[in-house]
Amino acid sequence: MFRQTYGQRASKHSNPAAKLLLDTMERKKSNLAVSVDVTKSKDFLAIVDAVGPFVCLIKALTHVDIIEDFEPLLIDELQALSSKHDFVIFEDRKFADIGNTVALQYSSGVHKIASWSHITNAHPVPGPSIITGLSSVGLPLGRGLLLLAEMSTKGSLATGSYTEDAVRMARAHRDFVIGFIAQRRMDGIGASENDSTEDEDFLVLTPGVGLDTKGDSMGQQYRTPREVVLESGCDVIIVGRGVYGKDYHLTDKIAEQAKRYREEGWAAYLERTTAL
Ligand code: 5BU
Repeated sequence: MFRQTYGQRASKHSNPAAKLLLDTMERKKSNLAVSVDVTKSKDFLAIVDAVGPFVCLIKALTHVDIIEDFEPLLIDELQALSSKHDFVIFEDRKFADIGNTVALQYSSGVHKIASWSHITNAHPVPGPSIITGLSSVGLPLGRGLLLLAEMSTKGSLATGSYTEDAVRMARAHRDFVIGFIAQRRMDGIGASENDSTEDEDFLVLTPGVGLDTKGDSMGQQYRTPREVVLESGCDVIIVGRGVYGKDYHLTDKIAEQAKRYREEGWAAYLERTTAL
């Protein structure tokens, strides 16, 4: 799958959210996702509108509990921008509880995430029951789930056998689990001799991407789009502060940065799919 185009891969996926994301990437020639971690709805919408033309996906309202002035109308506005700019919505909720609780968190409450977010994610730490809980809500709606198999932070515990077990859990639920938040390609990881993995195609969405710095003061570590897409075989680069920095209000500058990351990410993908 490493060398196949996003479009070729889209046609082989049965999960509607995976298909939508891969088709969007092909159509918009973008493997850039922007993560919009700001606290005011107004800033959030302005950034989404500015980067919308350049992204395949918005990681948003990432994380919905960050927004101070949340009102359900914000979801309608996000959906309107998703239609205007043609991007997929991923709520980075990082569910991590028992199946019954996550099903309620996913379907209900103020945010009703399953009703508007094409993709969401979960920590594998509770075991397969977290997938059962979330898929009872998300699968009938055509949603997709990513498992957090690895993290970008210094000292992350999601390594080794934990990561392998996460991939095994995904392999057993391929109708709903479409891939991972991880730092490298995961196809075949943790597979036994009896597993048939040749047609396996997990999407890998990767945070911890930056062109100008190597990290922040709180443990975040950045790699370049080239390292992530070409060398590690990931599919989507997730960029937050590298795109909007501290200048939430300078939408021209934000759009320029989004364009820059999109070009870098796409060039790495083209090199990957055309290399002999
Ligand atoms: P940044 O501003 O590009 O550092 O933001 C990265 C985003 O990705 C932010 O929303 C994090 O919560 C998210 N993230 C991450 O950085 N690393 C991880 O391993 C995971 C999520 Br999982």
